[in-house]
Amino acid sequence: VVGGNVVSIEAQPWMAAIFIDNRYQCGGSLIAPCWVLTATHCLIGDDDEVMSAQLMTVYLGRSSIVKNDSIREQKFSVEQLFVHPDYSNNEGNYKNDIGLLKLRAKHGVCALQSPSVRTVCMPPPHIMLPPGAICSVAGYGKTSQGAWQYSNDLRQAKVALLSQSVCEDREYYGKLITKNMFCAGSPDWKTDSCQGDSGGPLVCEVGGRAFVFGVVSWGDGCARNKKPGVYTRLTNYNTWISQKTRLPAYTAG
Ligand code: 4AZ
Repeated sequence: VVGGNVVSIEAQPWMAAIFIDNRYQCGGSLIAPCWVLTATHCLIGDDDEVMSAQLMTVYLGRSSIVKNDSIREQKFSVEQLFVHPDYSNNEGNYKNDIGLLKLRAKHGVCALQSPSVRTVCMPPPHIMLPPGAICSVAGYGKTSQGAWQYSNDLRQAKVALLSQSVCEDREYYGKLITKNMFCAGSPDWKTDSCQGDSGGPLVCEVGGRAFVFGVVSWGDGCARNKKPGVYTRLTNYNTWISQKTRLPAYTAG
């Protein structure tokens, strides 16, 4: 995350850190005790094959991806992984960049609610917040486009939603933007998601509750003028998510 500030996990207790082969790979969001939402591009290897669930570890409750926190963290292996059947990455964008991890339960339970671990709400289908709405993006990724390493510490920044027509402008991303994506950035282009934040949440508060509206997906660099972050538009995927998870399509809590 570029701009914004370091926060402790209690500020984003749904934040998941996904490790593959013991290396940090991507962010995610806890949407139900056994389910983490992420980006499909996080789950596909250089050979275009879906990575093996056996290689994955998901941590909840981590303020840092380099410091273990035996008091607050909860560690899970992955029982099953779902990539979107219409995912593609061959046009300079990621289409249908949404994926799900089913955590392996221990003694019949997955995530246990605590101040550092809790689920985030899913928004109802097809609702849209107006352009200009202020949301927050969180992750352990780079703090500038040219950084050599990830932040390691969890950071969050405020970003404003952009209208589809602005983001489809030729000076922005033109035809790379589909109806299943939206853009968010700050008016001064000082905050953004960045490399290493992929899969993580863009959260907007509605009625005093946190809803995950977007999954960090792609962008042209980080915090560049007229090159906002691009997010998978979650409200277009309620059916797919509920089919995979068999959760109700919409839960207010
Ligand atoms: C990346 O490389 C990436 N500024 C993620 C988000 C953005 C750009 C790149 C958005 O994972």
